[in-house]
Amino acid sequence: MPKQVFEHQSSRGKIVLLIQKAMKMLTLGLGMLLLAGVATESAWAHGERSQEPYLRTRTVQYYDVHYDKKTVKINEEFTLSGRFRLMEDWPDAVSPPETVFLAAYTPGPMVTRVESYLNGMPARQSFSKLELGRDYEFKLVMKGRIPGRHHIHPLLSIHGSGPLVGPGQWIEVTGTKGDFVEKVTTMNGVQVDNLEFYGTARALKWYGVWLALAAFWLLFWLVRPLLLPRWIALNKGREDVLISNRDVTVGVILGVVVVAISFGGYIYANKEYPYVVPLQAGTSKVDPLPKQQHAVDVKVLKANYDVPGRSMQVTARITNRGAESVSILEFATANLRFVNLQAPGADKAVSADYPRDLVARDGLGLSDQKPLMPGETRDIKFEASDALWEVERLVSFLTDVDSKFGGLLFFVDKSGNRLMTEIGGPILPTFTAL
Ligand SMILES: [Cu+2]
Repeated sequence: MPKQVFEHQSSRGKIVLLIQKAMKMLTLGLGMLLLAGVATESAWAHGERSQEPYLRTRTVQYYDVHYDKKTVKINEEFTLSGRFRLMEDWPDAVSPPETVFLAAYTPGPMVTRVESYLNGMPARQSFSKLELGRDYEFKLVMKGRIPGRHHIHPLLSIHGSGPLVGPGQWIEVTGTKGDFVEKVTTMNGVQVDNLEFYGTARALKWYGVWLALAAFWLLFWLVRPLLLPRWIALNKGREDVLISNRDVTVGVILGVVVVAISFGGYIYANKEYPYVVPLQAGTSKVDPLPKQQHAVDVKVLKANYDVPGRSMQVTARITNRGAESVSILEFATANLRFVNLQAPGADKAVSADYPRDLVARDGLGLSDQKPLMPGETRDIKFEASDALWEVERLVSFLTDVDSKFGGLLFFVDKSGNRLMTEIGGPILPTFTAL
């Protein structure tokens, strides 16, 4: 718009122009946000990267996580399974896993949980007292509910600490939302065609009854002279005119009706549904998986994070206590995986269904690739370098008051068996000059 014309506008016109300008900028801003979302798909994920690194590297380490499908139809089931290690070096600032609930982390109720298990035990309820330093195996059977592309993670909710999520995979749910059904047969053989809406009509009817009674009582008083006339009457000492005999009669009748409906409803519900199981509130106990054979000892001697190189460098004294030679296979932490590409079986270390955006492309660098012989102790330096540290916002451990890291170091022996050792310790940032 030419400047001259603008100056001739009335002040109202100016405001309209300003509003139009603001709207344009807002649209542009939204468009750019949308574009950014399209460019980096994980921008649509839901905040898993905002958790502090000490939570993600030193509490629950998920491994062997599998998603059996990436695309499901509405009502189709898929399975999410895997294991996790509760780290021995659990941070002081995080409540220990005293009460834990297993679920899936989804952006809203996009999928329905059909079954869930922890170490083979049904995980309908929370579990109490999981053990640090031990492993657990989970399985979640889910069902597509709302069409779309959803980022879905395994999740452990720990009382006092919050949700700790595993690796997230994009699951595409196809079909029409209206086709979703949740058929259930109750314990006494009643067939429920769709649990989604079961009992809602009746609940709404009850709302109607109570709302009608409440509205009647409110209107009954509202139609009469209200506050000021009553206040004046009170001031004049005429309390007797405030409540008439009719008011008392209506009040008593209403009271009787409310009590009758409540008790009547209770008796009716008890008669119609003689078997009612309340929501289960207690916790279950589950034993951890058997301890793995402890074949490799790892002592972290030095760990630092090279800020410009985006690289975690760890020097560790490794002792092979087993009967076979072992090689370092993988370093995993906070769902990120750094695989030693030269190790035997490295090509099969990461399954095809594991989210690729969590696997470091260049893998794990080692100072020394020579396998450790039985009984041998050697200092080995490994380097986990990738922009993933930044992308996954894991570098803020540099500013933590408790600058420690944790992770799992996997080894592979000559016969192809995988061995796992938890590692961790203090970590120092290095701001190497560029
Ligand atoms: Cu996510």
